[in-house]
Amino acid sequence: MKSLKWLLMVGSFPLCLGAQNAPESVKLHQGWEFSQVGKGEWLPATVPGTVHQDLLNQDKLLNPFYGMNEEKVQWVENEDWVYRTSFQVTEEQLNRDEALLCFDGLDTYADIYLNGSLLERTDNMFVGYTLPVKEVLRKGENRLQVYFHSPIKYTLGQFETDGFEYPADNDHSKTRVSIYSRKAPYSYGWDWGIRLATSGIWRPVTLKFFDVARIEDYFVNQTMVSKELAKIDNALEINSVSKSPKLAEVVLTYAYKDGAKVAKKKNVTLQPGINKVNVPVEIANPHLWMPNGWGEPALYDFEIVVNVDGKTIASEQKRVGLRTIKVVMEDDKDGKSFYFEVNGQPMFAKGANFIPDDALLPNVTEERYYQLMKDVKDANHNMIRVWGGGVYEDDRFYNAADEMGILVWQDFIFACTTYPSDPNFLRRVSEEAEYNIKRLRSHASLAMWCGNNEIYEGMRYWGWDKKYENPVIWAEMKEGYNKLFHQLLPSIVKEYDADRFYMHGSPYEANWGRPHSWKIADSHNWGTWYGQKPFESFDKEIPRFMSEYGFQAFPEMKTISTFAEPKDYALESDVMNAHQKASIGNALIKKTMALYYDVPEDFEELVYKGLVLQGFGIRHGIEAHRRNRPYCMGSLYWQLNDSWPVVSWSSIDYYGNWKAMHYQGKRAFAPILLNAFKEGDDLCIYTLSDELQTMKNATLQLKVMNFDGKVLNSKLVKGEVPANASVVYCKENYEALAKDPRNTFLLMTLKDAKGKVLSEEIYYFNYPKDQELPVAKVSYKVKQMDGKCEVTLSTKQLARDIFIEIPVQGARFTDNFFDLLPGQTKKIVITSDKIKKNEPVQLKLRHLKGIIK
Ligand code: NHV
Repeated sequence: MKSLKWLLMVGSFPLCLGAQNAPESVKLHQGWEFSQVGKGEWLPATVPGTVHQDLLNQDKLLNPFYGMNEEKVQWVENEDWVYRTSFQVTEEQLNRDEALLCFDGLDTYADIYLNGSLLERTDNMFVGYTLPVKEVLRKGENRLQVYFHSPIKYTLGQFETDGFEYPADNDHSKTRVSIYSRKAPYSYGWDWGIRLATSGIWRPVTLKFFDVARIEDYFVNQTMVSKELAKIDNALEINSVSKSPKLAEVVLTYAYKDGAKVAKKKNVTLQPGINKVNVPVEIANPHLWMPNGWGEPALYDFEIVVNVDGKTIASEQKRVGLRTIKVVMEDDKDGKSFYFEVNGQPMFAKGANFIPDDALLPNVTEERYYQLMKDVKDANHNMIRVWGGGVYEDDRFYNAADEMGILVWQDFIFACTTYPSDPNFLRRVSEEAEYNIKRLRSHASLAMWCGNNEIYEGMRYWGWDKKYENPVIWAEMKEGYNKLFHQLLPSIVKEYDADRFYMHGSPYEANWGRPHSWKIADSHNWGTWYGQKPFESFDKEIPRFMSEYGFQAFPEMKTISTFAEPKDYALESDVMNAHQKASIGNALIKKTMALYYDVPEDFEELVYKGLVLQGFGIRHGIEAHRRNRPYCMGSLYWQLNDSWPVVSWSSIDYYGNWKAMHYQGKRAFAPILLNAFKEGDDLCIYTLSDELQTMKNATLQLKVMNFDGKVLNSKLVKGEVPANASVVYCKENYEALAKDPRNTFLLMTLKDAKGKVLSEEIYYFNYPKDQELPVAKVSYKVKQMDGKCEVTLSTKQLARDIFIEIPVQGARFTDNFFDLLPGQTKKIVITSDKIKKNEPVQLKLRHLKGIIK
């Protein structure tokens, strides 16, 4: 039935058949070899890939992640490398109207040779290259070679003639050349990152053949979206290689899920060269794309087909989410607002800062992208910031964000240093901005563009001005900032993505040391790290939108054991220090821990408590930000993930293990959250709701209990939970509740009219170090099956921060790092393909007061 309708709608094509054929795409990922220039030895290579990974595969490089190997692998960056392959081309292929060799990404200074012809010299990792090769291809064997210049040596001349050094504090070399290259900044080192300045064909290579024309660009431009109507202008650039005008039929079809396909046709005459064709459509009562937590991120399937003489010569598909996203940045009585409005509703942004997921980026598989985005979704995030020290991410990253309802804050790739602004540099930036805007602008998830990370802040407050005694240099840097972030980038955004918000940099105004900046747009609060302040400072330092704040923790022991041996298990061992890149680090973790917990001597216990501490601290921040809405409208912590096994601010480690912080973030970002906060003599109990419906006839139960489970005081409070707001639900006299703060806690349970639990939270009157926590005897049972393991725990006394540890990387837990209430039984399901029924996994369980036996 459906196919019949489809036929009727699309109509039938005239039966005259031309010489043209469907486009053909051949991936050139086979038969590659690589060689170190000067060595003459050719070894098998993987494309897409990196030279580091190829060397590793050939046992020619020590594992850079292990021990102190990082320094031993640095030689690679100073060498030139050549990649080569050969492939066959048929007579038919040669007879096509055009052939293109497409490199989606080359890292970075590559000379591309095909059959002896120098096709291109590349200079930007962030752009793809499309090279016409019809005249160069031969029937039979074709030889392709890509010569990579050392990114370090290639830029030395610039370094030597500049006459000064750029700040580039994160560049872990004495010769800081990173800023000269349009290459991922983090690959030169960062304060959580190993230095692996890679070279290689890092994204796919494709040979494409077509007749007449191809679709050079397809932009799904949503010009108007409401509940009633969506207007979409499908803007195409069709490049015709025909010497004469050609009649063509452009057909747009779209469908929602398995629903009927709707088609719209347009007849056009393609002139030689670029043809701009628009196929506008209107969709009545569209299914709207909703952010995570607000409903389904509905996606339509759009397809454009170009027919010439009844044959399809080009086509392209896109998944389209219909929605409006507006950034409201306006002067108001407090300063300058900063919030996202999605489909007309203000959205409190919840999420984290994303860094590249691997030091060797091509190793990030589709599965890893989707798993990470699922981790984001499962933890109640609705936004992710692609931070400016990494890369413009892979298409698969944005596809996953589209599918899971995660808004993407996209930085242009500049971070934490000034940059050159000479004409050649500006030309490269201009090319990369156009390329990436066009690549990404149809994604529903793409919420905004931001010029850079922390350059303005650095220029104002990090003392760079004093570094440059020569006023001419400093003036040039300031002017360079204007050129890049106030002129070039916004003008390119305006040209290619006019409806999307652009901001010059993050933070917009200034940094955490200057209280006035909390009032203006987005802020980064590094008080709890570089400022060495306690987590309670989050309660006072409330910005309009918090786009960075963080605290470090070690990854758990099973991850540490991938790079260290038991002899290295000490806070300041050489190996541990090689995996701690922050200027202040391990000592600060201990210092802050002492404010809240007893600081253990034992390394493993310290690792565990450090994880607990990080989760506790960041959760404190999230709650402060949410409590203060609508003044504050977002909370993106630093940082989501790791690019190698390391001590860092991440909530998920390199192997995909959730740290305590990821669980705490999930709890603190819950759609409805109870949050108790002491204000004066009162304990104010807030409801923090991101739901779009007000919950009427709610009931809050308050119970003061001791650690053995005895209820000392109990009360029911009726009320309602207003939609998309944070309000005080009720206030209680603090002293009346906290009569015995060392031995009791408050259990708060919020239920809807039907008795369903909306939120259940514990409020502790004291920090653990000032509690008389029992050495709770937790009993547990384990049931193991193929692919999963169930652990059922119960306790008679309160057990805080229970951690179930298993030596299986990347296993998923329904919950972990949780408190078990006196009398409570809880079943945890651990899933992993690596768990087998007959191979008992070694479980290790602990809580704050010791190991669970
Ligand atoms: O240091 C952790 C993270 C970085 O990895 C990343 O670049 O943008 N961090 C810290 C800061 N910003 C970021 C803020 N750093 C300072 C602010 C003020 C004075 C000194 C450092 C991220």
